Amino acid sequence: MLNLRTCAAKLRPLTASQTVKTISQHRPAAPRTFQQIRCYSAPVAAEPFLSGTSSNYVEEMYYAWLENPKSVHKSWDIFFRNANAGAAPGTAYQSPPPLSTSLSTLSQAQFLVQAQPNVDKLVEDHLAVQSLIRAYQVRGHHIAKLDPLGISCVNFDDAPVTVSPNVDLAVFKERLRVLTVGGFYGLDESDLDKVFHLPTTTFIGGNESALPLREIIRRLEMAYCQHIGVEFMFINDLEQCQWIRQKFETPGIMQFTNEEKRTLLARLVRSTRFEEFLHRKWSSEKRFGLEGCEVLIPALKTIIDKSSEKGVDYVIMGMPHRGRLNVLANVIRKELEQIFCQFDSKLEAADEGSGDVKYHLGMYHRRINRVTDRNITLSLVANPSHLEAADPVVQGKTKAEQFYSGDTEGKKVMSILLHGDAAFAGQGIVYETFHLSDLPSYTTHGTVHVVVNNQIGFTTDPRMARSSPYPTDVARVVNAPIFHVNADDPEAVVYVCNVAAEWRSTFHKDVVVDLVCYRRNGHNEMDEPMFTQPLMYKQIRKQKPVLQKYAELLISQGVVNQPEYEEEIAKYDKICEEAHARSKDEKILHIKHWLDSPWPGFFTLDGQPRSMTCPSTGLNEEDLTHIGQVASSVPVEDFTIHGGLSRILKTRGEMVKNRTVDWALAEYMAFGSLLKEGIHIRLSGQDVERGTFSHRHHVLHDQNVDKRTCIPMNHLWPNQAPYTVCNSSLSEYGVLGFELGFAMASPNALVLWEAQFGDFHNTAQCIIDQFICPGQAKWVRQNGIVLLLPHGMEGMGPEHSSARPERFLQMCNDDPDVFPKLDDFDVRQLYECNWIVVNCSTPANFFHVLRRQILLPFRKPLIIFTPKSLLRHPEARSSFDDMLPGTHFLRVIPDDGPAAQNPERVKRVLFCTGKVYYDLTRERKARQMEADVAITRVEQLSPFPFDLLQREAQKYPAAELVWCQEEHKNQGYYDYVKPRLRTTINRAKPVWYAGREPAAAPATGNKKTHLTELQRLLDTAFNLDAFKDLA
Ligand SMILES: Cc1ncc(C[n+]2csc(CCOP(=O)(O)OP(=O)(O)O)c2C)c(N)n1
Ligand SMILES: [Mg+2]
Repeated sequence: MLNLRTCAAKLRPLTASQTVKTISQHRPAAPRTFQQIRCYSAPVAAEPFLSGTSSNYVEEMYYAWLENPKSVHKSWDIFFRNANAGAAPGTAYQSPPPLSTSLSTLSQAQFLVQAQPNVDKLVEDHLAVQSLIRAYQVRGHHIAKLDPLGISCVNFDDAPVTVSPNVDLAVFKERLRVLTVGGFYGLDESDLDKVFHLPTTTFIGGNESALPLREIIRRLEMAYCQHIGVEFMFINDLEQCQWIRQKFETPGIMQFTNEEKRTLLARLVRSTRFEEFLHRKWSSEKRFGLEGCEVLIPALKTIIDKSSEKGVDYVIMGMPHRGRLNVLANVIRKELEQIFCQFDSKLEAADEGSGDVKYHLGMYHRRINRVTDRNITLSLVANPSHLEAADPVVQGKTKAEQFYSGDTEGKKVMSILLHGDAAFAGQGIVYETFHLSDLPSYTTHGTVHVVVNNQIGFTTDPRMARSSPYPTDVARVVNAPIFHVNADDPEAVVYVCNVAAEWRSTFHKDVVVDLVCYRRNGHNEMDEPMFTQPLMYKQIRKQKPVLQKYAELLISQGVVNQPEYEEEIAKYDKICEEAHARSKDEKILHIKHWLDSPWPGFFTLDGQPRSMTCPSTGLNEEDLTHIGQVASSVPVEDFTIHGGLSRILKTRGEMVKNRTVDWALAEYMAFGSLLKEGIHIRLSGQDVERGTFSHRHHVLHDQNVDKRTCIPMNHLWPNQAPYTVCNSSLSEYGVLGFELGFAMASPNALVLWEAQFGDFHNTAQCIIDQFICPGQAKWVRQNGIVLLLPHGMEGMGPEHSSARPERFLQMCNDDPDVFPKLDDFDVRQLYECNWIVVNCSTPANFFHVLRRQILLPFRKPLIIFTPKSLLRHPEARSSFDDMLPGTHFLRVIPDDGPAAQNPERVKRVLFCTGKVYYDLTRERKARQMEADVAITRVEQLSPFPFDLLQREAQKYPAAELVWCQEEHKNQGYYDYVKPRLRTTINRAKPVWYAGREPAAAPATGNKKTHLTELQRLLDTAFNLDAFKDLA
């Protein structure tokens, strides 16, 4: 795709002087790239036959002539020579002798002699044929017979035509009306048997370079208007277009051996009989069956076989509900009894979490590919009901697997994404995911997309579901070819799937297979489709199942006979029956059998953490100093950084000398130390390389050399793990999903996604709600992803202020009313929570929590509300002393001033979290209330530090307890903290509130109001009478 971008630059119109320069300087080099440059020195517009539609043909001829003057007709040779020699307008063209004229006569042709009248017609006819070929290539898919029901909802004239050698011109003229504006370009009945020279942009000739028009039309109809509709001419790369043309135009290219046909039939038998079996056994269970698109199974198997043949050994798949069980059974090859026992409503679930319905669970399976005899690992990523949400997750996991196996070009690991037609067109995440497909740090080097296009979404038909002709148009933005195919023609399906897999392995770009099919039943098996689509379903009732049609075809061809076919069916039915019998022995449902990403070696054999302790997250002084020095230097020679950055690095250096860190340096220390221990770190998000607030600077840019960069973090230790820091596309949903997928692949990596401002995470809400928060409970899958969410009320207006802590806290699974009975809160509480939510007030604590994330013996998502103004706050610094061996993350930071020395005298304890602590201490000092008011920082909000806060509350027996926050009362932490604090003190005292009033917006847009609100909350916090009347 980088090609594309450069190509787009090339396509910018040249100025006249540039054109002249280009012509005189060089001839186009092979392989040719498409350039809209007219390289004639004669003013070509004056040539009578050069019009808009003919220019492509002329250009074609011109390039061919440049490469070899003999490859074009003599008349073109003369024309180009004359044109290049500077012939006057209208005189460059010389008529060729009639076709019957011998070559020797041609060679005697004089330049610049008068035109013969019949030659005009000849050239025009050639141009017409060229335009005709192009019309089929560009728009042939519009009239291909794609819809098995023949009631296509696509808004084009659908006029299926049987192609015979006796082309009926009247019929084709009518078809061409659809294909082209200009109709038949002036060709006529009398031209049908004339032989035309074929341009190099077509392969219909096979070994022949010229064909009669009748045969040209027939072959174009065969290539473009049967059961395959190839949509590709929008691709801006000539080589790729040629590759596709060759795959579809070459005569006789779609041949299958009898062996291949029998394999295809056997796969269809499995696909069809699997659904029938489920229907027979559990007729009233929802299974989102595949009936009407049974061909999906051979389609996927073909893609996998071909990819395996090309060297792929790991395929990661994502798919929605439709046909999922069938894919698990017949593509991934999950044991059938494991699938069948999911239908047994009496089976108890093992206590591993809440679990999920059977058509959402993931799977991981390694086996031998029978066709290629090579090892293959297949993983189907678990997904929520939210359609397409798994797309970026699959891509992220694929990228990670490629990264960890050193597969830098995607030759070994690939992804396949399945889609429904309505979801593919409707969900914006599809677009976001496509836009990651060619970004250096996000590409998976080509994904094969397969759309189960059953021409309906639940009860809505395409006329109401999308504004584009096809559900696949979104793929055009990344120049992915789209192969539409009639799903009732299994051979056509298998053919395009082979081409799609080859495309991926050749160009490493995305490709789409659009299986145009139907849905035999309702949305699920319990649904009545006739309520809303009566005519469509009348047609569907009449539709012969694809297995039956294909079996009849093969029997008629003598490829199989009836008994063999019946035996194949009986064989598979028996497999199902036996598995069903075995499934009855299953007593307990284990969701862990449905894990899509096992982490070998990380857990014990029965899936438990190897310990329940966490070592100190401190670091020795030497390492702190070393990392600090690298962080404040440019570790490569001859590299000029920006003057402003030099100053920043100098300040860093001074901090290191003074044994202190600010936020950015604390992050550096955490990352750098983990890299030393072999932990890969990946930080992704918008503008993360520099940091939105210009504090990070993890990528240095040479001020003199374009694109020369340096990442000092990768110059820390001799055998360190790699550090990836990458600015992402402007997407939250897509990129967070991607990073979540990346973090799934290995527990030995710290994967962080940073929101530009915390509030933007809400466009990724689905990833948070559906995957991060409940992922382990639903799918027994742990994930250690870290979300960095800049948060804080700093007078910047309603946007950019709040990362919405209330939402994360509301989704925590700890009980507000129960004091946990645990001996070890430090680790055990973390093990039992669904995610960890922290708001650190010191750089050292930020450092510790990042390191703890990896040093814990299990993985939990970590949500960190990160500061903005504290990044540069002179007091928000930590000493090395707080980061040395033996130190650790502080869940609560107690007051250590005069209040703590005489706790009995303390009148009030202010509990708070995050940045407001600095406002509170400043105000307390100004009011000289250090002995009266204690300030306790809650650094880990969830799981709630019941134990430590109980200690804090008990320390100050006479004090009032107040929760103070800068966020509005209905936001922030109050609703979460209050009941838990009350539980902590056994409800012995009230917990008061000092903070902003409830509000609809997160913050005011007026700076002055902001400051007034802040002052008001500080006044309440330190007014010891504030709650007197309420008590
Ligand atoms: C994001 C999202 N919105 C709505 C739904 C509810 N829903 C489930 S299936 C479905 C129709 C999907 O149609 P299509 O993508 O064509 O797949 P099909 O069921 O036809 O295979 C809808 C609307 C959902 N699951 N996810
Ligand atoms: Mg559909």
